[in-house]
Amino acid sequence: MATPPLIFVLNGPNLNLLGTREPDIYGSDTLDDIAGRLEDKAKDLGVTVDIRQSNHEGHLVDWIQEAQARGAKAVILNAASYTHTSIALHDTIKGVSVPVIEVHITNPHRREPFRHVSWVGQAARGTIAGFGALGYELALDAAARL
Ligand code: CA2
Repeated sequence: MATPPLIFVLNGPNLNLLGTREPDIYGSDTLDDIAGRLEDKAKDLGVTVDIRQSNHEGHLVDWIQEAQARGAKAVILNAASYTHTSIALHDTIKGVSVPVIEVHITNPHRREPFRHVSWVGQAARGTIAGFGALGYELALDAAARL
């Protein structure tokens, strides 16, 4: 049987704390809750998800390169605060052919001005933002259908 398409789901700094602080902003789901729903949905869609989180920018760079090297179908990326600062992530996304889907739980454009620039979004295939944790599932639907 053919190997199912692989989709990386990468999460940046502090997202390991989801569900434990600022639930009024980021909701009450933990990253494990989100991962569980993505695993279930991946089964329905016939894809495999590899879900990771790191507080370190370089890990995210390495993992996007790994997704490319392993022939992943897509990368779903919530780069968290690195979204707004990381030329390294911008260059990495530009340098790979694997499509990167940017996800944000909140809508950064409705927040502080320093969140209005997204270096990730300027290189990504597309962006899903403002739908809470549901955004990850919407991104997985999009990734599976690319
Ligand atoms: O809305 C998003 O998903 C963000 O990527 C979240 C980032 C923020 O810097 C972006 O502008 C938008 C922050 C993630 C921090 O995560 C926390 C989770 C729980 C408690 C505190 C922070």
